[in-house]
Amino acid sequence: MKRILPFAILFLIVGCQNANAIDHNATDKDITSEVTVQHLITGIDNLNEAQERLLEISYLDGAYVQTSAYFADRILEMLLRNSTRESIEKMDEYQLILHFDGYEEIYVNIENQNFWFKNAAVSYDLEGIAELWDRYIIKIDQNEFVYDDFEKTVLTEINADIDHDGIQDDILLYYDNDLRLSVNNTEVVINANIGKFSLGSGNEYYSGLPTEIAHLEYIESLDILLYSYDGASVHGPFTNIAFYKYVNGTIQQLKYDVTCDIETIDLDNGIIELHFPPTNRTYQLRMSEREIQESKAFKAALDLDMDASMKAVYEEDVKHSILLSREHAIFEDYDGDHTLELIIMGKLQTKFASAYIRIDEPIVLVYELYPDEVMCSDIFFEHDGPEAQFLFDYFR
Ligand SMILES: [Ca+2]
Ligand SMILES: [Ca+2]
Repeated sequence: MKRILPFAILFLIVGCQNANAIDHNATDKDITSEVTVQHLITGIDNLNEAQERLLEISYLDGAYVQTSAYFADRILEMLLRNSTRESIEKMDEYQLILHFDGYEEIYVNIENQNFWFKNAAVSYDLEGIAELWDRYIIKIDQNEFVYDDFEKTVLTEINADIDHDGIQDDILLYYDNDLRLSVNNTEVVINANIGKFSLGSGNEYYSGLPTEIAHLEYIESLDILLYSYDGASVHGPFTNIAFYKYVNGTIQQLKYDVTCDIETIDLDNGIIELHFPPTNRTYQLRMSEREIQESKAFKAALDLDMDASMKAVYEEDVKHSILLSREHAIFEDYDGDHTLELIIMGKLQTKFASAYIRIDEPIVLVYELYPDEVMCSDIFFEHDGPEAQFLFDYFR
């Protein structure tokens, strides 16, 4: 393309000169401004407009090779995903040149995992490119080479008619640097850029390959795809799950998250009132005498240091500082109605280190599974009595 461009510009100049031949008042300036229109788009902020543009790639200074639309989408997606993180790596050596039609060339160093526009002063991280590029697949289309796809490591393959149109659907859970779920010709990212040997982030650690700890199941009675993965965190092992449906040719994720906020804190009576949207349930958590005394002392010390407006902000922060983590998930018919419920055991904790209350409570959430939603029907704490105990016993 490097060689073609000068010809394109030359043609444009020639074209302008011919058109202007009749207009004897034409100046060099007019010609220059015509050429300026051909300026290539550059800059990270303009990259998302590159969608549906043709992409050609030169690898190790070889000739430019066209890419399939899917290949171009995946490369663009990776560039955009990383485009806010400036890289500290150098901008001299590169292995790839990406050329989106109409755009300035983009150089990629696969080893250092960074990219930059030609003539730009800044480079950006391109985490995951080494693993993804390792998997490129070239095919020959009408005697031309085309970068077509990336090699998939298939974790689960299911063939079933999950949208009831009478045609079998091809369902794949696969890994190719991302963990992805595809149904027929559409796909979603379940977990981006997870790397070969790790999955997750923050204080979650995973001991296995994604291929060993991620699973996909088809719950036929509900036409739901259940994705799960097992990992470990600083608090111990956990299971994370997600639900997907395939409707009208698109993959939709069913929301089942429950969040928790503190409604009121009554230190005199030792009661913290919790609210669980979107279930709209409230729950009163009783503090021990020792917790009450400690919280009162902590709060008294803080009150001395804060004026009224600081106090208001602080109180608001404390109320939103609850973290609900899910550690284990099982399916059980816990109410004996002959349908399975999803039962999740987790922890409710204060994540705001300077909050004057401490919450660290095991919790069980019960979800009813419906074809179009996964709805939280019950919430239990460990000290809720025999009914809660038998739920916690599932996880022992
Ligand atoms: Ca089907
Ligand atoms: Ca049941």
